Amino acid sequence: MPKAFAWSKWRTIAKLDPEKTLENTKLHRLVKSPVLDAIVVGGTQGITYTNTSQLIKQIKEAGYRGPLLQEVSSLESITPEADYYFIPLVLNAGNLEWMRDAHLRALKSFGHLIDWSRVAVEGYLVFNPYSAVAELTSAVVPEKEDVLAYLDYAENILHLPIFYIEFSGSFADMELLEAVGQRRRRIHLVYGGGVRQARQVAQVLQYVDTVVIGNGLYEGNDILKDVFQC
Ligand code: 1GP
Repeated sequence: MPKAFAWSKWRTIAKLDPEKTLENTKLHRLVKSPVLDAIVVGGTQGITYTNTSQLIKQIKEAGYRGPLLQEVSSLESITPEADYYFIPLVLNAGNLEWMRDAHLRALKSFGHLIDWSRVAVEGYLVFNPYSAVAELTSAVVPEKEDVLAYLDYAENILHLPIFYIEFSGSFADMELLEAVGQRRRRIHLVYGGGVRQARQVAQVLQYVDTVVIGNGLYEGNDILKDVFQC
């Protein structure tokens, strides 16, 4: 595990879903991208140990040598094969399962085995009420005036390293990103949701530190050329 866990330097991350199939030809192109800083494996529905390890194997076999992470969404799907782990806390979940209880169960079983130098915790704020993650976590979509309070809560009360603005399946409101970008002091800002074009990447990166691209990778090849330059 020689690669340093330099997540704060990453600008562009691809998020691959173990439940979906990414053709090998596409994956072979993606792993050669000059702008790809890391690959995260994770999703919301149908994530198992088997499909997660299979996807990690497929990525490695495609020749990927960069940072490979698992974003853990269930205890049963945790594999030892990733380099690093992102652990989400869903700040606006409708119940404590996604903010505390699932984490406590995991810590009770595996806490003594965790190498915390390979783990980063993300404070998620879910915006798209129609997304799978909103449904699963019964997320209460924040009003505009609540967003900065959530940011302060993540940064100054919980002291989380990462604030993840999750628009999954829809594209963000730039005014909102700008307001978050202006208010934060140290916390690292990650944005994900609806990015398909380089133009959108540039727009979002005016205000946040890292952009995550997921679903677009499963929809045709234009994104590889335009966003990933490969
Ligand atoms: C999902 O934020 C990521 O967790 C990316 O969203 O799938 O809409 O690109 P998209």
